[in-house]
Amino acid sequence: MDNEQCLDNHSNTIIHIDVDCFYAQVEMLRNPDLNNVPMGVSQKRFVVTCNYIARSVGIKKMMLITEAKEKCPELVLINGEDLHDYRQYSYKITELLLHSFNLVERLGLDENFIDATSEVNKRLQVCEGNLDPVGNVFGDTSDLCDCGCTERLKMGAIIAQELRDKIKSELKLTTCAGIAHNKLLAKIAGSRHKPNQQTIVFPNSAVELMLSLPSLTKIPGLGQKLCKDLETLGITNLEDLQNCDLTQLSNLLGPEKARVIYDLSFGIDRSVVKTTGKPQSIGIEDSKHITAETEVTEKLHELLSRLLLLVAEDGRIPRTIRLTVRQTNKTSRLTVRESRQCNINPSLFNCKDISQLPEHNINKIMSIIMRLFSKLVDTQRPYHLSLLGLAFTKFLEKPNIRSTLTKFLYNNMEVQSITDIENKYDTGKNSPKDSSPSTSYFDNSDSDIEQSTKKSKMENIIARRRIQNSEDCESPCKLKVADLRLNSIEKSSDENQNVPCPPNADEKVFRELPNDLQLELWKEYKKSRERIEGESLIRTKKSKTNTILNYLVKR
Ligand code: DGT
Ligand code: MG
Repeated sequence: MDNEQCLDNHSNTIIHIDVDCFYAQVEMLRNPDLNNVPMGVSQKRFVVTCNYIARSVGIKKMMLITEAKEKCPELVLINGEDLHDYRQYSYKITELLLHSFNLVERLGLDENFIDATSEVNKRLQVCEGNLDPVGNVFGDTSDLCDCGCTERLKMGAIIAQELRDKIKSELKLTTCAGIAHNKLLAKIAGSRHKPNQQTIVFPNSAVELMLSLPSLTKIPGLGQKLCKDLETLGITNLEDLQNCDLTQLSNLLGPEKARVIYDLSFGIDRSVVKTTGKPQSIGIEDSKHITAETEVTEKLHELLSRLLLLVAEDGRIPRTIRLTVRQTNKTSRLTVRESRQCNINPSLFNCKDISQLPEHNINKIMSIIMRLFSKLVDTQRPYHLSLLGLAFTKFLEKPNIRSTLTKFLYNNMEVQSITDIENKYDTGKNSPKDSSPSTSYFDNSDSDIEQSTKKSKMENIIARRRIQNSEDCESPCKLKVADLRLNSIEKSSDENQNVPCPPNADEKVFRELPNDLQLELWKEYKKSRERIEGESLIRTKKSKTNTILNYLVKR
């Protein structure tokens, strides 16, 4: 064990912050009458969380509603199936933390890791005298490490208290925090004293903290499945894991994973705090038993409406849609979860507010979803679904910078190159089934599913332009259009004039461009003509290579 501890590095200071009874607190903020009564938040048949008054009478997270009501008949239940407000609070917390720290990693909706190392070191440079630990300390403090981590963690606790105070004053939420030299210990330490408290764990107590966990599944990162696998080696508790044969563990899990898990059992965690960007996918699922196609379309329609609200909040434009189903084979009783995805034409989201898409666009998206469905489920035979899920992925960021015309075109080229790489229609793992479409949603052409055929640069520019250039759309391209107009020498009254097509451009393609862009291109052409006439041939050639007209040159 001493040897293991020597391999551990105590130089970092990590804070883990977890909101107390998160959904319940949000509900209590919405309705303060709930503050002084036992209350829980329900989803389907479960009380997913409850306030601490309810916990004091034995209500637990994920308890069946029937059981909870038996234990506490006066328990007030609030339906928490709409996650909208919880998500809003969740992002506000992370945002608040990001005001003070660069390295903030979200975990679920109500947890954040903060790497406070550099702030701690900065503060310690100007700090005089010994610090008192703020909050609780886990374990024995008589034999503390002398590498400097003791003072660092105490400073970390001061910062944790400040952050929690800030969350309380600005968002009115109470939280718990754990302070340690790594993420694993910080997370576990935080759960030692609840609610509205914080706990430091010094490295000398790492193993003791790990051994205090009631089961292997309580080690963050070890799921049920992994614990089942460990059982095959006779590893059923933490001490078994600490004393296991690492070679055997490596044979089971591979050397890297084996080492990570073995180290975790001693409280050693080398993972770093990674700043969480925007989510790579936004999705929702509903576990409902479904056996008929009308129910499927109804449920998917409902999921899509809810999902569009989330995408609208996120502000980006999705490029891919993914459908997930979980179906049970009646004969084999096997339950399989499968997903299929395909690219989706971003022009379908060409609307000021994505949550208010026109019905026509919704129907088109639905038809794509139903197509995916027919590839996942053989609709010609009876089927039994227990889950349906929808997700959007591969988002396009809406740029918010003023763009010049060249930049606009350049960006479009960049996007296209990504499109070409990713544009695999139906990237799901199984081969398509041959079931024919049977709902009214199957009325679209393939135009809403992005095709992988390579387009000419010009076609791509026009396609992008079409997607984004909507007059009533607050899209970045509206900005771009505005920019072009600002940069334009011609007056707006000239905008509808018939702009001559530069002789070296493809006229058909040119005519599809908006008037302001045509004008810009014509001016480019004129400028280059003037140069050709006034300068030497060599110089003219050189300048020609830099003009945007090169994008339009006939093939
Ligand atoms: P805490 O941290 O023990 O004071 O209580 P909570 O309620 O904050 O619990 P936490 O941090 O484990 O989870 C945050 C929220 O996530 C919680 O308010 C409700 C929801 N939640 C937790 N566990 C589950 C679960 O197993 N299923 C579902 N659907 N939601 C869950
Ligand atoms: Mg929590």
